[in-house]
Amino acid sequence: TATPVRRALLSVWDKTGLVPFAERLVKLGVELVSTGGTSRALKEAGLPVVDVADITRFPEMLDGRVKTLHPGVHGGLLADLSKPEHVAALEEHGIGPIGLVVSNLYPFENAIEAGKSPAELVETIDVGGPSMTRGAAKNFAHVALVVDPDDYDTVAEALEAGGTTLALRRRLAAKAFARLAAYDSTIAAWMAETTAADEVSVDHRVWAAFGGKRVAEMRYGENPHQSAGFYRAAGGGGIASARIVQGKALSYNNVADGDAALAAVADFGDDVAAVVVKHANPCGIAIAGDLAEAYEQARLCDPVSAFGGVVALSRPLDKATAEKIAAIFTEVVIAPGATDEALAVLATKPNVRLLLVDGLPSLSGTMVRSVGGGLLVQSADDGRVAREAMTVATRRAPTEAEWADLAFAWRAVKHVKSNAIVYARDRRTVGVGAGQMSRVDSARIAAWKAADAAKEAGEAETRTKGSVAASDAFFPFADGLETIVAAGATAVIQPGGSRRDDEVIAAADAAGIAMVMTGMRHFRH
Ligand code: 93A
Repeated sequence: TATPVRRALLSVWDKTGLVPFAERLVKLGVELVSTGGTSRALKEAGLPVVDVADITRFPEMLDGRVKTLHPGVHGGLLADLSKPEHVAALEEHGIGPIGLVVSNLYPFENAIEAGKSPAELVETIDVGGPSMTRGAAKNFAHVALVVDPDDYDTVAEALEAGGTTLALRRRLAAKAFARLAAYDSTIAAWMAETTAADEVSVDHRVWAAFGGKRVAEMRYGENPHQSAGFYRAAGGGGIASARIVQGKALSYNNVADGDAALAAVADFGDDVAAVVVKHANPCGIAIAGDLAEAYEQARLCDPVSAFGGVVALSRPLDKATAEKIAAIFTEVVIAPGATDEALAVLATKPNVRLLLVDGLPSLSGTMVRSVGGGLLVQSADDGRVAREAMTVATRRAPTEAEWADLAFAWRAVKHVKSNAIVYARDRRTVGVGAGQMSRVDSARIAAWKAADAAKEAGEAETRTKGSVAASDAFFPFADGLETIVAAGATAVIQPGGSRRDDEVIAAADAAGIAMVMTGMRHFRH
């Protein structure tokens, strides 16, 4: 159902588009109520306006600091018109309901950019505007609210068609709250910046930037001379919502690595999977028939690196897996639950940090990373390519067994820092090459680590022989692929799209291997 408007309150700093919008309101018979400058602009355009002072029966005072802050205004904004008591209270006090608020705030952000003095900045902190905006947004069940001139058309069209819908008012309210949060964040950040560093806590700064809630104290950051904290963002989920069951205090690096491990295992959530992470990179990923076996295979990929690692599991921790984990030095274990027996096993290793999550996190969401003086924001890499959408580029197509390992390796390589090369066999990684500036180096390092691990385990052959390999991005030259061939892989999966794809395909054909192009890149920096 559509809700028409009889009375609108307009109080805007930015008067862009104000008059044409107000004209459309007047045509619909809407009564306009307005503050000083806004009221003047409307009157100059020849529109009938009631001054807010006539409603409050109070003059604007204190240099305009108090204009709309009055029950005559806020009563009209906040009344829940579905409640007879509220309607009666308005009548008793002679307050008329306000069905539409048009508001935008004193330009604090612009004043900062313009380098205004502290005194001028303080005067630019809007109080009445946010109060009206907040009131109208809270009462979206009855009140429509426009904080952005870009929305004037939408709202005018809705009113011309009979009124605003609840869905539209709710969307406008969500936008208004986001606007208020951003406005206050700017003020909070300015206040934090202009207060002596030793008087401003990390909490202050995070509240200023994100409105985060502190999850855990941290003794230090990535290094002992850096201060740090762990915060849960609005919305939560993921590692920030994990329950800390036991163990030493979480360190900054534990959380960063735990996040990488949990995200990787979540990608394999349809299977029984285990991931071991060191320094933000998986040093082993495996899926298997049971959890203890998956963990064992993940660990065996690179047992040297797995020492002191962070383990994430796609299924609740059971006793057998807990026993295997407890047998070696492990920093953190993360799982979607744990059996009582498993808890008892880990309790014998009180230093091991155990984090339990309510189910595996979603692969999608927003990722934020700080850069000097700013933020980089992107949607999470939840991209997946179905086998039907992949193309076989070589003369030889993968066998079914190779396809299964290629799909596994492709999913795994996404969780390795670029340049990333992953060798896999029997649904487990056998060599991981991470974070090199050259793709050939990643291919070499992964093969070399696989050879070392095989030697260490007393195996006769290197583990990359008969494996498949995944590359997170295309091969710019044939040399990366040739390294993989030399390591003994029989099939490769990669995005394709290089100018030299022809050379890379020719090298694959010459070696008789199968190569699949996914058309999707998985950089991770
Ligand atoms: O100084 S205020 O915080 N006190 C108020 O009561 C108040 N009411 C509205 N600023 C207040 N406003 C702001 O005035 C609005 O948010 C808007 O930005 C501006 C519009 O003033 P004018 O209509 O005089 O140009």
